[in-house]
Amino acid sequence: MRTQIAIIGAGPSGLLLGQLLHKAGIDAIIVERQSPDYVLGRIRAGVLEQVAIDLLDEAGVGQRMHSEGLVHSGFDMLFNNKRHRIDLEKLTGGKKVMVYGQTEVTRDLMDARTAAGLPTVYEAANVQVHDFDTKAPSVTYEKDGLTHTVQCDFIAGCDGFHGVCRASAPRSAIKEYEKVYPFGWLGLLSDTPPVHHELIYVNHPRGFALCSQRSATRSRYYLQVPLTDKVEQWSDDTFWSELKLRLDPEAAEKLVTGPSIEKSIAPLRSFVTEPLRFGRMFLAGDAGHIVPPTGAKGLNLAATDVKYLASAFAEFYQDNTEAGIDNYSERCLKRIWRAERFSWWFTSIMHNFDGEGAINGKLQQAELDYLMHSESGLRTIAENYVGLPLNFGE
Ligand code: RFL
Ligand code: PHB
Repeated sequence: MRTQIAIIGAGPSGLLLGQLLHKAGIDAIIVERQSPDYVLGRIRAGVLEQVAIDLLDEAGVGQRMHSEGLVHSGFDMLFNNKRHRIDLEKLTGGKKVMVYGQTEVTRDLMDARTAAGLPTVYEAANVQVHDFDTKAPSVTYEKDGLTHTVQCDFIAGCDGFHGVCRASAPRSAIKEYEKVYPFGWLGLLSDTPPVHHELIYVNHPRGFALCSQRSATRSRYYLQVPLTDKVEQWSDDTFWSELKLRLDPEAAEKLVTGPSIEKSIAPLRSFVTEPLRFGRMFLAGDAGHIVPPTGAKGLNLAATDVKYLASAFAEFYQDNTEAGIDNYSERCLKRIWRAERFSWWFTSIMHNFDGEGAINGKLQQAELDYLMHSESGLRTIAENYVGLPLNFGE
């Protein structure tokens, strides 16, 4: 098989890249190791920034998002038993975010790909990338007992944190920056009405909590838990009781509980790979960086990486220039580090860091109290949360 771009991974990065390339008239094949149902079964992100919304529109898959997504113009921060609203719209001159699940984004992209008859190989085993330091890279994989080879011009590594692309980059050419947090998030999805019409981020002495949602009838809640906890230890009842303990009395009273549809624990990590380009192989999305989910930035960053990569390929094929390709890593990393900083900071002030002594909690309360009473403090939170403009700092 021969294509222009071999994309590894059919998560949101790979699928969105495929769609943008298709719009630009560039051929691509996606090779994914899981089945479509497995990919759709991963419950992850919920909040889209305007930049990601615009990109999904540009890719021609924004229709359902606009009809079913929930536009939010603010969110609450709860600490010291009191809720404070961050008025995103007012603080940013009119910007908002969209609550629309990653599962739905993925489904819309998959449907568009199928409708356009674009090739995706699911359940590809032993995917390997070759010769990306030459002008003739290739990808091999096993399926139905046969080894297949895809010859291509470029490889796009959209294969997430545990993928094969970053792992195949020469160790001498790569630098990795990593911080692993001493706790995880236990998430629960339920068909119950959300406790509040906007999200509530909670700093509580028992640990962080987040009240999020997918629709007027579907809620997504998270609890900070020790890394050693197993999901089996958490019955639905235990989850709901613990969540109530971390909420203010009004929210605790209003909370509607019900059976979970999904429950899982995710570790929290800040991670960046430099560079994001190795010859003719490029990393995009979680393959190149991870943010802790507190700032809701992971999927949004993946979308901007992919935008930059799609434009770089379009320039290469249409304008015969390698400038975009040469600039890809540096351009992405600027934006990535800004989002890393915000996600790390938001995580640091909202979680319980037991090991750091009682003074840490007191300092957090003082910082939060300061921010809530400072126009510039509130603005800083708001402008980062809605996402910095694509040309920020240029
Ligand atoms: P993905 O989604 O991990 O997809 C990678 C795909 O590559 C496949 N793959 C391979 N395929 C072939 N060969 C191999 N060797 C392969 N190895 C892996 C995998 O099967 C998979 O299908 O990465 P991608 O596409 O870069 O997308 C990134 C996002 O998934 C991620 O950043 C977000 O989910 C992060 N995130 C959030 N981001 C937001 O913008 N807003 C949020 O509100 C938000 N909330 C979250 C989150 C992530 C969370 N978890 C579980 C860490 C909440 C949580 C709890
Ligand atoms: C979610 O709805 O899954 C979600 C929302 C906001 C975050 C993280 C996750 O910061």
